This record gives sequence, structure tokens and C-alpha cells, in this order.
Amino acid sequence: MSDLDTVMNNLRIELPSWAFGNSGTRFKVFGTPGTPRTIEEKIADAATVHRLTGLAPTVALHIPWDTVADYRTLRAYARDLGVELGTINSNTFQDEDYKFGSLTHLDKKVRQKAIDHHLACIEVMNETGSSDLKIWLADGTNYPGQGDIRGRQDRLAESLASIYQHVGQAQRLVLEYKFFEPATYMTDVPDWGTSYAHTSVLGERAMVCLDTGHHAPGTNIEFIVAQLLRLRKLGSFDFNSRFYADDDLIVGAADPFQLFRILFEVFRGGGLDADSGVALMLDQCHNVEAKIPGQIRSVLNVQEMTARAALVDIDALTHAQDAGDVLGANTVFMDAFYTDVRPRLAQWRTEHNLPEDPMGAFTQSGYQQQIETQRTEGHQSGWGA
Ligand code: PSV
Ligand code: MN
Repeated sequence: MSDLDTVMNNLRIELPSWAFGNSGTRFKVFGTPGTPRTIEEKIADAATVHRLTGLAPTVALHIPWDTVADYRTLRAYARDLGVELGTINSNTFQDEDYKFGSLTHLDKKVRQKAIDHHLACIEVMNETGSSDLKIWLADGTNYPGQGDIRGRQDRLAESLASIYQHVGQAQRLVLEYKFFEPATYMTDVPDWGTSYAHTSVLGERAMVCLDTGHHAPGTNIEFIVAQLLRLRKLGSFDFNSRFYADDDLIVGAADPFQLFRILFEVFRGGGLDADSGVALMLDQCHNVEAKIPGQIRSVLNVQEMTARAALVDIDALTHAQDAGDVLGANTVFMDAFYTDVRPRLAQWRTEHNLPEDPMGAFTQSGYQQQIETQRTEGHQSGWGA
């Protein structure tokens, strides 16, 4: 088997439950016929993406958006459809109590409430069999002087330590960073360095989550990938793409070359090896495009750029780099990027009893018409609901 086949066979991309619900901007959330009303229906849609692509065997849940009374039953339901439940995302950004922070809040009672929410998420993980607890905090301040930057870091460290104590031996805490939004002056976990500083102190089951949309324009994200892999602290990705802010667009849509460069560093650093511990996830919203095809396109984009990254001729690249051959090295790199891997991936799909063209297969499957007829009553799920 070639290197490329091994990489392709190992590739797994986790889907976010919330990608199947309605989403929008602060101006308008548009409804879409057939949108799931329950977590079971979101899982059914995610399972459809996996059935057609063979790439997405797990679904991430967001708590409380995806709260159910019995997670074991939900797990069995997902399994029957051919998928497993994946990362559990906590949510401390929608309660009144969290107006001035959650894990960093000045009031001990609010901090404890936020800690308890994470402990409840760990309980959920114990039932679902999930290994990762993903923490993204909306904590931050809008005006200089509003909060004591240093005091907030100290409280954050203390809160994270209280949560980490409860993370099981086979589980991990993954801390996501973002430099803006909703806070506008500073956030409490703005960058990979801050996430690294906290997770290093916590211990080896605490890792960094890199959301590709959470950087200032022009940031060299592949450098961060290389550094975190070097430090053995890259736990997971939230993949999406962006033009201006945290747009949560389809991964690879805005800048395919950036996705290639990122995936090359993942490949180069061993992050695509079967036991690497690097979880590839999507964190996207489909505001105006169809949601299920949007997710299919996304996983195919990751697969395509992963294949191109694995095609880089490492020997030739190293040779050119060592010889100081600037343009030669760049040519080796670009040759892989410009290679059309689509025929090869179509063949890979055929070999794995998957439809050669998953997008076309979805259109022909009648699934969309079926959910539009069946899901007429009730309340459509949405981001934040
Ligand atoms: C925050 O912008 C974020 O990237 C976090 O991962 C949240 O959990 C997610 O978006 C919700 O869409
Ligand atoms: Mn994210």
C-alpha cells in the first residue's frame, strides 16, 4: 500500500451536530425545509454524510443544545445508523449569569456553576463513550481597564484545574482559543500560547484545539500546527474557512492553498498517523447553502487537500531544502498542491464500496425530499437552541 493509501484509509473527520441545524447572523437566521428538529435527526443527517463518503464516523455534541434524558440510548441509536458520538462541547456563553465571564468570573458562585457544567459534560462523556471535552470560552472584556487581565488568568487556571481533576484516564480536555468575539478588547484564551500555557500546567491529557477561523488575517496557521505538534500539544482542529471574521464557511472554500499548507504540516508532524491523537473536526455553519451537501463538500475538501499534502515528495523537498535550492523546494511543494487527486479519490471510493461521486449520490438518493416531507411539524433546531 502506498503512503497515500495509508493516509486515506486513516482519515476520519468529525461532524458537528450544529452544522445540520439552522444558523445565520445577528441579522437573520433563515429556515430550511427538512432541518432537523431533534438531535436524533441531526445524527441521521450526519450518518448520511458518512454513508456516502466513508469519512465521518463520529458526531460532536454541544451541551445543552443536544441534551437528552438518556445518552446511552442516543449512543445506541447513533451506532445503529453507523456512527459514534464524539467530542462533547461545553457551553458557558448563553446564560445570563455569564455576562461577565464563566470560568474567569469574579463571583465564585458563577465560577462554580461553570465548573459544574463541565463536570456534567464529563458525565455525558462517560455515557456516550466520548473521549474529548472541548472548552471554548466567550470570557473576555470589551474595554481596557474593564477587568484585571492577570486576575482573570489566575481564576481561569484554578477553574480549569478543578475540571481537569475529573477528566478520566481515557479522556482529554481540549482548550480552544479565539482572539475576539463576543469580547472585543481581549478574550481570556486568545491564542495558542495561552491555551498551551494552561494545558501544559494541567497535564498530558490537556491539549490545545486549533479552530482555523480564530486567527487574525494573515496569521501563519501552519506554523502554529508545526509548533504544537512539536510540543505534542495539538489535540484537535475545528476546521472551517473565513474571509473576514469567524465566518464558519466550508473548510477549504475560502483558501484551499492554506488548507493544503496546514494539512501538509499535520502530515509532516505525524498528525495523520493512526495513533497521532490529533482529532480532525469541522466547526461550521451553513447559513445559505444546503446543509447536508455542505457537510459532504467539507469532508471531501479535507480529503482532497490531505491527499495532495501526502503527495509532496519529501525526499526531493528535503534535498532541495538542504541544497539551498529555494525555487526547487517551492516547486516540489507546489507540484503536489497543483495535482488533481480527484480521479484517484474516486477510485479509492469505488474500492471502498462508496459512491464515486458523493455529492451526486446525495442528490439522487432522495434523502433531501424525504426529510422535507417528514420534518414538517415542530421546531427546527438552530445554533443556540
Ligand atoms: C466559537 O466561535 C466556536 O468556534 C466554538 O468551538 C464553539 O463551541 C462553536 O464555535 C459553536 O459554533
Ligand atoms: Mn470552534
